[in-house]
Amino acid sequence: SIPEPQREAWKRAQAQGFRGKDGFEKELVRHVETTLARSMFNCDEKAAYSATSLAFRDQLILDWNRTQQNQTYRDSKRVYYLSLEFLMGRALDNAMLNIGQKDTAKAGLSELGFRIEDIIGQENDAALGNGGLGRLAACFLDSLASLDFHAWGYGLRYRYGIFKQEIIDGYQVEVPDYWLDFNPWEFPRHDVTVDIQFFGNVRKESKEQGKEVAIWEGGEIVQAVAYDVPIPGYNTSTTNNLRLWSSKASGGEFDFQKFNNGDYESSVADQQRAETISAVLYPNDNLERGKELRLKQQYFWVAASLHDIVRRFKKSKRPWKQFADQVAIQLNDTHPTLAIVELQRILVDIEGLEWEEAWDIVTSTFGYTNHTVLPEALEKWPVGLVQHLLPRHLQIIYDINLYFLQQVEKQFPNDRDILRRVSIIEESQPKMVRMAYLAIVGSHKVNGVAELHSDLIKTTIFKDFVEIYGPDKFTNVTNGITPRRWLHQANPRLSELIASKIGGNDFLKDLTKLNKLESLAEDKEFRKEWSEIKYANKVRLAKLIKELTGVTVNPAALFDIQVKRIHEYKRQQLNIFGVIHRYLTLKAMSPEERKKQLPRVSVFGGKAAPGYWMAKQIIHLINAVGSVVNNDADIGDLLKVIFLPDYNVSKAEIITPASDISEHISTAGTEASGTSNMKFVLNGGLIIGTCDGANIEITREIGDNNIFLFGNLAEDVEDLRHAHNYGSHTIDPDLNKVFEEMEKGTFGTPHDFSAMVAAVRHHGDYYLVSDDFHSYIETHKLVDEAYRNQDEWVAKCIVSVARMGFFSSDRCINEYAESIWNVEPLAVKS
Ligand code: RUG
Repeated sequence: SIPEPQREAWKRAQAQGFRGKDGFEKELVRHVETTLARSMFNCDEKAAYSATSLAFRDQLILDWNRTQQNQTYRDSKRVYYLSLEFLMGRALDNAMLNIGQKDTAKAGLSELGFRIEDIIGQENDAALGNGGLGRLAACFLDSLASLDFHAWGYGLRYRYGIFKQEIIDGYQVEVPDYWLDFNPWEFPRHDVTVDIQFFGNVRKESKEQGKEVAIWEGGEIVQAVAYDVPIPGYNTSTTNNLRLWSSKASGGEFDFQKFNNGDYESSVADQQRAETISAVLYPNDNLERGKELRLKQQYFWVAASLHDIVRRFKKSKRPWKQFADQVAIQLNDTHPTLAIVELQRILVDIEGLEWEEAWDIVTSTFGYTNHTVLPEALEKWPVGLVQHLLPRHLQIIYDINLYFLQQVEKQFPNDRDILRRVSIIEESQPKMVRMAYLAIVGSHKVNGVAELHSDLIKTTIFKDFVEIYGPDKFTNVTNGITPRRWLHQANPRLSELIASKIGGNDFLKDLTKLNKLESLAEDKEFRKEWSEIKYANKVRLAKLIKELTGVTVNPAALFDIQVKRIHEYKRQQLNIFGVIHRYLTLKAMSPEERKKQLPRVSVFGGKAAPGYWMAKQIIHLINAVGSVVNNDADIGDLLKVIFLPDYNVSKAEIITPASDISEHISTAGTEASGTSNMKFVLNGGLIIGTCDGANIEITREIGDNNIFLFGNLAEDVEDLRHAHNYGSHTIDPDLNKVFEEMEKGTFGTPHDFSAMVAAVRHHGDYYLVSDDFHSYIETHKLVDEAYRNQDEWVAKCIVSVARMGFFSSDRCINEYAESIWNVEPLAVKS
């Protein structure tokens, strides 16, 4: 209801984005000279990065405003993606490409005296995640915006992201990642705050008609402040929002009374305690440690997000029964499960709905994605801790459980044990709240992230729930990756070559169009261009390796890469034992024989959780082997072993396009999906892998002659483990030789590695390293052999890329939209 003349004035003065190179330069210089208060004479690369980002941010924010207005006006159903992790990486390059203005920026920067690569390189990674789970969330945001879905992400604005990893004397050392010194990509919304309550008591109050309501009172309040990050879609003006919450003491500043009385330290203590909530990302991947602060983070974030979502819904003045028609909330893992309880609390305690009516709304609203079957990663919280921190929520959890168990009892009157098995409360000492069970009971759909994984959850950890709810509640959405970042941005030359051959870059929005490449696999000229690009990418990685480790590697060697979090189930130990075996084999050869061998560079990268001792030992072994092998004159270029420190998203963008072969070798049945496997294949590298996670579907898509599979199958794992513990356990003879060499001290003090050896020899070899060793080594021989025939190898790579269309995160989002969220895309009207 703004009067027409005012409306006109606003329109006349409307902000405009820049147009063309000259427009970009003008904006850049304006930001250098005014926003940053610098000039041509003191504009270093950091300042040029800042000004470039600000120019692009302005551009994004215009689209962001238009998108938000449009979505509010249309009032259609929105998707809310709740994730404790968003591993975004750098934003500038992505923004330039998604807006389609990278060439403009390149030309403009060049005229002003800068190389665009140097400017892009100034940005800190937004590393608010541990690994696959957080990166998946980031890919999903890109797809949601690119496909024009009305969607918001909600997360925490950690002051410290995942730690930076340094390698000192071969050991991992963690350094804090303070990434916020200058972050042009966020908008603080000091006017969007929510008070979040912790602790306190619950009292019941009688209301009219004998109705009782619960009043949660007392305790302490912490304030959540919103920070908005614009998420640009590719080649669309849809720009969605990622809202990250930051914690602050309620009432704002420190206690002045205490300060005036000279009690300086405690005057700021409350403030610091409140700010601690969003201070650090927990650095564990596939491991839950059950710390109180983590639970506080979870509640703080879900309570703020739900408050926001409910407020937005209430603005539409619709009746509550339409809530789930307007709102779909996806729980990325169990971390946001308290959202289920919080929504029930809001509806019953605050909005006065009846329990059943509220519960119907809740269960129609939520979907839950499970990402693991590993027992150590399944979240459980001590009942006592929940009682203390969130007394009203514990009551609600008990009520949810009661109604659920009553239903189960009716369904299975003769099965007493099932109640114990499926209860949300585990009757252990101490009693625990099983978050995955709560998530299942409170959602209308549960999905796994690859076919094998989705099957496994139905037959193992959630078997009883399939009996109770029937199989339809459980579904699969195989993970995917965004081709914009993981092909177009990371491998611009390959993206360009593909576009030139298949008639433009539509494939970036419909990845199945890559299938047009298949017919080119036999085209000699095309294969040559393809190989040249791979070589150039290997040169780029070789340069990074030199910079970070000082080791020179030969780009003509076969690059064999395993980059991911370090975890026993991912089996970097199998890889390094294989490398030692290769080294011993080379050492045993005559110089003439050696000359015939194919040179290899084995590259490792990844962080170990700071408290995961065995993972740290694995890093140490890799480095110890590297320092022996890389300095052995007999070996020269034939084998190099590299540990690249501080693996992160921006390094992945350099590493992924440079692989010849990459390793995805988890014990069958342990890796839910894996997504780097998809990235490597999409970039024209082949993979060696076990029949695990998405490797299986990759094989199905690209063909089993284009992948090197080895090892035992998931269905045999239990029997093998049982045999290790209760039968005789013989260790593979070649692996024994590797162990003997380690025990001789060839790679440093044997004691350092004795636990790693003992895990295989004496402690049941839980991850089946010995069982799979022989087939692993044999399969690597096949890799070597295949690589010698470059024509065939390159043809395999081309065919594989051509068949990777299925693994776009756009396909995932369309599946979620159709089978879980019931939403349709709606483009922004200009
Ligand atoms: O370990 C899984 C990966 O297999 C998967 O690809 C990724 C995304 O779905 O999630 C990873 N994950 C699982 N990260 N944390 C967990 C523990 O819940």
